[in-house]
Order: sequence, then structure tokens, then C-alpha cells
Amino acid sequence: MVNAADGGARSLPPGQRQAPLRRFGLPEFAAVRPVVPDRPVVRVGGAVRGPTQIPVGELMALPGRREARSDLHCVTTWSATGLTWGGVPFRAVHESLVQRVAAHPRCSWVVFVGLDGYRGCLRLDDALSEDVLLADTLDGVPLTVERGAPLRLVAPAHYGYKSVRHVCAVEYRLRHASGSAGWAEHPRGRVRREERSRILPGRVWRPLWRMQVAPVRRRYARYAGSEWRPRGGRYGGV
Ligand SMILES: Nc1nc2c(c(=O)[nH]1)N[C@H]1C(S)=C(S)[C@@H](COP(=O)(O)O)O[C@H]1N2
Ligand SMILES: [Mo]
Repeated sequence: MVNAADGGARSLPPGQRQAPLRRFGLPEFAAVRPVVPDRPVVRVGGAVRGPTQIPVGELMALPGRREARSDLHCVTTWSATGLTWGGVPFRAVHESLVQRVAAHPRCSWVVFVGLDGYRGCLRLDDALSEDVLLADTLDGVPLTVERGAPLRLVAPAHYGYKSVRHVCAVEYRLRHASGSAGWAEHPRGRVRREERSRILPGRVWRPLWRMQVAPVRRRYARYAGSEWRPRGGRYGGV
């Protein structure tokens, strides 16, 4: 899939402005540097009869591997455009798993969990869309920790808070389960419909979110790259 975005500002969805891709997220996760295991696995659980875990290498060898260009739209109004992610569609992973774990037939939501403890919940049919990838490369290069190693969800039609970095678990759910962004997020978070939040129309949130960008960027910059010295934060004193 190659998306229609040409990287120009005119192609951005309502309320979004172009920005380079830099590590970003909830302020409380800025200081959490996940340790990526040598042989990473993805735990599969939730409303399933047979929870299991699968090596990331095995998942990435599933059929359907592809590279796809897409944009990342953060709810705080910045968008990074023209990102080429490489990986396997979540749909292929789901198809190979759903029997194996005996997921409850009425599962209609799925939660992705990151090694940093971050959680994002998608409606299952949204997650099964052709353009949703579990990616392990960006622009042909294996993901660094900064970019979301070992595996990152890419859900281009949804706000960035659904695109969980460092995926280490997939949980099938019967009902929507709030992600780490809690009350601030929308259960579906579709960018096209500007579903920034479940309360108030999306455009009302634009100026409020925009004010958050600079302070959150500063906070993440403190922990960037080799300067990334986790202190304090959610997992205290690590
Ligand atoms: N594990 C994890 N994934 C996460 C987040 C996070 O804090 N932890 N933040 C989310 C948010 S709000 C956004 S906008 C994107 C940002 O992706 P980037 O760090 O590559 O810019 O990651 C998303 N995935
Ligand atoms: Mo975001």
C-alpha cells in the first residue's frame, strides 16, 4: 500500500501540522526506557482459552510481509509524513493466532501492550484493516529502541496513541478497555473523523493539545538517544 499523502502540508488531515518524527508520547512514559530482550516474544492473552507466547522472529516470518508508506498523526496536532514501515499485517498475525489461542468468538477489541507498560486499545475490525502492520523496520532499517523496537504497531488511519511501540503483548477483549491515555482518548481515534477524544468535537481539542507539544517535546528531549538517562517516572528510580 502506498498512501495518497505526498508529504505536502495540503494533504494533512484537519488540524494537523507537519513535523519530523521524534520520540513522543504521554509525559509519564518519557523516562521509561524499555530493555529489549535478545529473543523478544509477544504474549497473546485476554479472552482466550489458551494464552501463549510467540517469538517475534516467528511472527515476522508469517506470509504477507510488506513495506508500506504512511503518515503518523499525533492527537496533539503534529504529523510525521512519508514513513516507510516494514512488517507483517496484524491481520496475518491474527489469522494465524486466533485458532491457536481459541479466542472468544465475541472478541471485538484488541489491546497492544508495550515493554514500557504503555497500552493502546483498538476495535478489532480497525486493527484487521489491510494497512495495520506490526512493523520491525522503518525506512528499511531495523527499529531502534527509540523508534519502538522490537516491534511497533502502525495504524495509520488512527491517532498516534493507538500505534503502540515496543509491542510485547496482544490481548483480545470482549469490550473496549481504556488505553494509557485514559479519558483523553477516543475508543476508535479515527483521524479522518477527527476522533481526538470521546468528549467534545475534535476541533475543540486542537488548540488545547497544541499547547502540550512544546513541553512534552522538551521532556522527551531530556531522555533522547544516548542522553536517555531514565530517572523517576512511572517505574520509579529505574
Ligand atoms: N510504548 C509506547 N508506545 C507509544 C507511546 C508511548 O508512550 N509508549 N506513545 C504514543 C503516542 S501518543 C504517539 S503520538 C506515538 C509517537 O511515536 P514516536 O515516538 O515514534 O514519535 O507513539 C505512540 N505509542
Ligand atoms: Mo500522540
